[in-house]
Amino acid sequence: MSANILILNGPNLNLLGLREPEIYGRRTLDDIRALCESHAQGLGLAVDFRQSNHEGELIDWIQQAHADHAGIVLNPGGYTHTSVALMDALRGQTLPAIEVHLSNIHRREPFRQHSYVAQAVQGSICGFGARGYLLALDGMRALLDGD
Ligand code: CA2
Repeated sequence: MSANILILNGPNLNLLGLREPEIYGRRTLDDIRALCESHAQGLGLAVDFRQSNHEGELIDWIQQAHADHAGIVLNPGGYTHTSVALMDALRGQTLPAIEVHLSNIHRREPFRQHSYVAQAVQGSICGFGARGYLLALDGMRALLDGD
């Protein structure tokens, strides 16, 4: 059976493709879900792709992930820059985790240049648009292979 990767998307990512295409691209979150599913299949992985606007729901999903998942890929949205609680939830579990951002957060406003989540994950990818999710799945495959 394929290892199942939990892909979490935080607040406002459900609006992708509808506004600010110059920053986040024209793809909707459903488009990104389809890209992830297809790419994961080629890597021998399955994906469980979710979005929530609620910090507590994201934390619950992270806490429960060990039951059914082999790793976590997450774009925490704005919580990246504010949430000690998300960082703690990631630190409190043992699955490999990778942070993804569509935009290059280091080239944006100063408040976006710090990530709490970065301190609790194996690696971070930003600035490659939707392709970043696929790069994260490649990274997850390598981590699971001990590569
Ligand atoms: O670059 C990323 O992926 C972000 O995680 C996206 C977040 C932002 O707060 C982070 O700093 C970087 C924003 C999520 C999407 O927000 C939208 C707002 C309006 C229209 C479309 C998307």
